[in-house]
Amino acid sequence: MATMDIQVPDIGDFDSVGVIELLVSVGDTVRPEQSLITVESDKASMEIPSSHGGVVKEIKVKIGDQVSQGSVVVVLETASELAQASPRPPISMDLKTELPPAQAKFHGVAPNSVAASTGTPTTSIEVRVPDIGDFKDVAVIELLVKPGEGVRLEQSLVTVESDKASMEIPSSGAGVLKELKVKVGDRVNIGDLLAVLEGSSASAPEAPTAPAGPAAPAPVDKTAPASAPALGSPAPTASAPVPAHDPSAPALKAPHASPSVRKFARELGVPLAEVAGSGPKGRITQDDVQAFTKAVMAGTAQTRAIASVAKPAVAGGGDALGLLPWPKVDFAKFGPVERKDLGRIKKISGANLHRNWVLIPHVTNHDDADITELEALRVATNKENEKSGVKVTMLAFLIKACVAALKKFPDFNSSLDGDQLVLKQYFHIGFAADTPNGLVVPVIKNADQKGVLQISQEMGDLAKKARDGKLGPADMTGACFTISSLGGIGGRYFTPIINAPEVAILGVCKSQMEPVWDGQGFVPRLMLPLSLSWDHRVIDGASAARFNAYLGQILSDFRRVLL
Ligand code: CAO
Repeated sequence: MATMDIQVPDIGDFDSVGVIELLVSVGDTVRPEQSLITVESDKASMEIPSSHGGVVKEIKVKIGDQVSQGSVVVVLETASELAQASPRPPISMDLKTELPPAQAKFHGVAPNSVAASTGTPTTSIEVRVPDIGDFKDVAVIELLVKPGEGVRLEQSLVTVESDKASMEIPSSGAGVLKELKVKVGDRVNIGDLLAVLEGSSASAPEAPTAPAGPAAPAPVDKTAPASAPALGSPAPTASAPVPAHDPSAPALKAPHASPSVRKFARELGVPLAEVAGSGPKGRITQDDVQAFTKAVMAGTAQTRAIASVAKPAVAGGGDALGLLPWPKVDFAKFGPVERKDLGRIKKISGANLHRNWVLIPHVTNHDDADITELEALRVATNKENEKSGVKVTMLAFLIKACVAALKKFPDFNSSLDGDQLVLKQYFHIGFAADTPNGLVVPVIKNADQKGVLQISQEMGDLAKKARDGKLGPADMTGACFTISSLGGIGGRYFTPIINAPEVAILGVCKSQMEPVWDGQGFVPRLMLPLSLSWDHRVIDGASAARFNAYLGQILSDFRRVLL
């Protein structure tokens, strides 16, 4: 085991640059060429790579330090078999502002860096649209670089979009962008001239129409899952998914982030332009991208693309969905009216319900459960417990029955997280409660560990707190599945809206005596109408029918809960 100082390599004319980001921690194993820190001058940011592989023993710099060529960045612990040298690690960099070529003096950078003015003669490089498969006349929807900016080999120049995919067209050369030959709205085909770069002759591409290979674009099939292969075009070499762009989104100022953060954001499909940077001078860090992703997943933030579809029709006019604007009517013309502000709960629950209704592909299965025996048990239980003051309603039995069904069909006890399904091993059941101020959903935690009497007691307490407006956030969070019971009110069936990020909800209406055929004759049975709404991205119709049938079996013979 040996230690080795990893130093800042030759970074050209930049004497003293500030450290703005540490990309590794003590104890991390790093590969040769892995970026260790990001540094920033007033003109560019760049990542300093490790010349060797090993385990980080010590970090010798901190954010805010100034470093120059030769400064020790980290001390690596290298076993002889672990130490792998990289003769000339590449420095990836991100030019911040419009730089005349003469100012971009990064000497000794690897070929994938911006072409620098190093005294070598400059040459004009024409960048053309490479082979983009069967796509003809694709529209340019976004310009990703501006004249005067430094462009790396393979850096995306423009985004184009067909009716099936959007893709970024990378540069087949490196240099400073002299002229963009296309504008938003233009239609392009293979071989069309996209841009002219001014670069050193060393960085000039061999052929103007780069076919497949490093400069092939990375298309994204808007109709397929992110992991699906790209649509019939040449195999893309860049595997990072490129988010589909919202052509109607206004152009934004280029976000300030290091190349690795940009790559990270691209991989997650995060629109960097919408992320607020917490780093020096508003720089977007990896933590910012992660926090943004978490907030979107938790529903506390929205990307502009989601917001455009989730906007309430009454406020947004429905134009985002291509619908007619919301009708504006002067109701007073037809008779007297009174105006009332929506209450706080109505506003919050309304926005949530609307988002869930628009974003979740709902399907509802209706069924009936024979609860004749269960109702007799409920009545007997209430009689026996008259003095306890705890009244057992059908809802408490339904909660227990749903837990049994969730255990048998775990997909119903899950949430979608990107391309993953989070399967919960706990059973917290929400129940919709009607209050004078609106609908709230208190949660019975760990319902699998509680008996029907305890659930009834807790439900009573929570329903009272709800009516008194005293529910706290802890009372209303963490549910895996929700039941909405209108049994005490009436009705037959309805379509409950899924309470995201849950994937299913059970609606229950009023039970009533019905004639049921038992094979020989009609017999009176107490039938409970069930309406199960489920998210078709996670659950399919067959499982939903099985879930309802199993629930019906349990409710008709509650001893099955014990099985
Ligand atoms: N069939 C027939 N009767 C039923 C029944 C059913 N499925 N469910 C309950 N009942 C009866 C109860 O037994 C009770 O009868 P008694 O007064 O004779 O004892 C009566 O209806 C009232 O029950 P309840 O509503 O007080 O109690 P609950 O446990 O069924 O429900 C609560 C509690 C808080 C969920 C309920 O009061 C409530 O708010 N329901 C509305 C939920 C709602 O708004 N859902 C819609 C959401 S989408 O907008």
